Amino acid sequence: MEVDRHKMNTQKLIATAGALVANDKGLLAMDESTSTCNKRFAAAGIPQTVEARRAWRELIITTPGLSQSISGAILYDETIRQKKKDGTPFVKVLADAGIIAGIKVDIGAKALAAHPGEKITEGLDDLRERLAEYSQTGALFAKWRAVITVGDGLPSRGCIDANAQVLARYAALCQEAGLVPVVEPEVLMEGSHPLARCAELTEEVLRSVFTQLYAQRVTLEGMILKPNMVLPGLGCPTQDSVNVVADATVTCLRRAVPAAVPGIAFLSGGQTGELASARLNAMNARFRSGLPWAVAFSFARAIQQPAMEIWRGNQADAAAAQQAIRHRAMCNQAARRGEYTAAMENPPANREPQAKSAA
Ligand code: 5MM
Repeated sequence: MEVDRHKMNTQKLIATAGALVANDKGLLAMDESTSTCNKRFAAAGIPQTVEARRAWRELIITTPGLSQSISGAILYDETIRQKKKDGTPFVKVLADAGIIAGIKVDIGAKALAAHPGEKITEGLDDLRERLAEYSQTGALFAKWRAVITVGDGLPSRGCIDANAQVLARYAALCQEAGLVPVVEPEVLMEGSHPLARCAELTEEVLRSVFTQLYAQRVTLEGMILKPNMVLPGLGCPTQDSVNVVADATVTCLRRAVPAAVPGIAFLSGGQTGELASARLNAMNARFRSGLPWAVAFSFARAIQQPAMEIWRGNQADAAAAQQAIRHRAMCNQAARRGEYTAAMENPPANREPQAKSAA
């Protein structure tokens, strides 16, 4: 009986993970915590209220045609409980559109004791109970982000391993609850380090993460990895080409990510929408046929930002903002196929970039 239940749960996890990266689609991260969302709203001149956050999230999930290129949406605790103005729960809106609901379950990165300048992500304490509730609400996957800072003498071994272990414990709890864990170790872009340093650190971090996932008996076939791309620091004088970034990122992932993992869905980390699409495209155009995992996207800013700047809280601009969301989502789907081009960013008037219909 117990064996059967375990087998069924594993099959469900594998099916969900597969669905999240099927048909060249990707994830839309809309799981900004209240403080992060308010920060983005303040920069765009939008009031920082519960109603504005609700309206923005309603605008996103009701984007016409979103499910053609988006497989799953990552929500935040506030958002998963919210409803459309007409009373329809967001989770139902997503389900009706064929988009899988996910939930961010970490409670944020806090100072790591005895490690000045470094952080540990928290939220394990009552996680089993929270996962059960989110699962009841309709979530099929979850997300947890660990943050690795690059600097003089940073990151430390202690910070890398502590975050890797917490990610693995989170992932095991998710799988126990029937939710696919999206495992997000992010090496930050802030700093003046060269691309080679990011490559070395990203590989080290991923090796530690997969060592811990193995130790915690996480089923690799039932998870998604959400890493950073291998990039030079924002302050580095050498900003490498799209192809150099694609080569370095794929080299790093090949070395550190087991073939059993079904999908890698990148975070955008503050890259512009265009650059994130171009880099994702180069990885798929150059390597897709030889890679064991799907190379996909799980962007927040690189999908939402242009639309937020159009909307700025004005309902009159909602349709144009939705078109911008749909545009970025379709560009990223094209990038998964290695078919994205810069020309898609400036299509002739009244014509959207062409994406092949998803089966
Ligand atoms: C790295 O951030 C994640 C991906 O977003 P970008 O594509 O913009 O980099 C994102 O899911 C992030 O974890 C959420 O926005 C939540 O962030 P906070 O800091 O509010 O927990």
